[in-house]
Amino acid sequence: MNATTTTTTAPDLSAFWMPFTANRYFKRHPTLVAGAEGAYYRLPDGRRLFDCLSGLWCSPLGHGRPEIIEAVRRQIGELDFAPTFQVGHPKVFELAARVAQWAPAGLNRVFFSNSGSEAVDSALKIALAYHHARGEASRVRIIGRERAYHGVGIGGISAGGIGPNRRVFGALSAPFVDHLPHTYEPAQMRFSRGQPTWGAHLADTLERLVALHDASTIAAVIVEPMQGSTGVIVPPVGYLERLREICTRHGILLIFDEVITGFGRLGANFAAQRLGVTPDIITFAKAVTNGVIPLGGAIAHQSVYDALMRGPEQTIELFHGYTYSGHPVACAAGLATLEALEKGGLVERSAQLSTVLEEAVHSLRDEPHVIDIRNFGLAAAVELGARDGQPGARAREAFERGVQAGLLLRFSADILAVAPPFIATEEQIRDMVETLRGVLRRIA
Ligand code: PXG
Repeated sequence: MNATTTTTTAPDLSAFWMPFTANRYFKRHPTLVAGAEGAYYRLPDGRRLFDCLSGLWCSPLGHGRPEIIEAVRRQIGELDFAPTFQVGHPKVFELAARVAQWAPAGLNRVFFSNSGSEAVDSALKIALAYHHARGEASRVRIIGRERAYHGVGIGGISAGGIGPNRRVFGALSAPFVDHLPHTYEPAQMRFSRGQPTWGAHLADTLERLVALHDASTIAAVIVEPMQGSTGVIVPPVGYLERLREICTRHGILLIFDEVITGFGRLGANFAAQRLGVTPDIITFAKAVTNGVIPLGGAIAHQSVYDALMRGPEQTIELFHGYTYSGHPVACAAGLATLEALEKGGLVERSAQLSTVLEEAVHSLRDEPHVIDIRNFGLAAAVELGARDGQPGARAREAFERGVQAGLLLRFSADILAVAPPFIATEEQIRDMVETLRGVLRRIA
């Protein structure tokens, strides 16, 4: 059998247990991609699909970037693996410094993980360790938010607020958590462009949680500055500022989970800079390597790090880490990615494209089934009314018709999310929306 026949033979789909997927349905109606280049995936039959969500929010530079491929190739030849427990290698220090340069002033100590979920668990553990080191070991409670997605580790599902992600695993989840209300109130903000003007007061619920539990039991508040996974819920004007102020007043650490918003998605390095609100810890993953090699991490304010640097110099200060924390190949991919984002002025480009996306996507307002449209930075969601008794079915049909029409869309419940690559052209973004318009007109 030659190489061509091998790649065109349909694989046996039974062994792979797919994540967050209706496995039985998928295996009867599979969508397989065979390649990717630039802003497009390629199907086995050669047709192209526009990559509407930059992979899973992780490939802002598009696919097949030669400088990342080359950096990875070179790194594997030079140093394919090195531990970072009690040993170092140059690229991990270089990447940490580079990430710190991207972050707001003061956030300059970078802990590496391999995913967003691990980044979140790392940030939560750093928060607990910080209070413990300062003699406030009673601060163990984490405040998350309804509808939040912080990955699938035990810390992330505990702080997270998406029912099905936590319900079944209740016995495992951390007991010391509580949740802020989410900020989505359609009657007040349907079809808002960018940040809704209503809702800053929802941050005051944090004061009530402090009154209920006492600040001395609360370690950290963790929020996605823009809730991505649940369907692009945009922070109301003034909301995060108020959370910041309440956290500071009560000695609570504020963590921004920037796994989606980090590295330019909102038209600034991080959401923190876009919104002018500086948290104590930022988590990141995804775009830092353009999705090519898994890598994530937590960026702590220097004061958080310094609080933990205590005791005799030979003491391990934080009992936490992963075999692959700062994997050299991932770090090489990260350095090449950040270099390409910087050189290409792509954060600014993301900001420019966001106005094109906003204009285009809101033109879908009067199309069939559309009940809301939300946008922030280079991200948007089109929410469809659910079919009676069949939640999710309408968005699934849109997804399937999208594939036929040349779009790889992302759907979750009845929400379609788009977050195109920063290298997309204005025309490609307008075409994506026009193709989506056609899809909306065809679905039942
Ligand atoms: N935090 C946030 C804010 C995320 O969005 C994670 C943590 C977890 O990252 P890992 O690398 O462990 O998956 C995420 C992941 C979607 C979608 O369709 C979003 C994510 C993952 C997959 C799909 O919106 N976010």
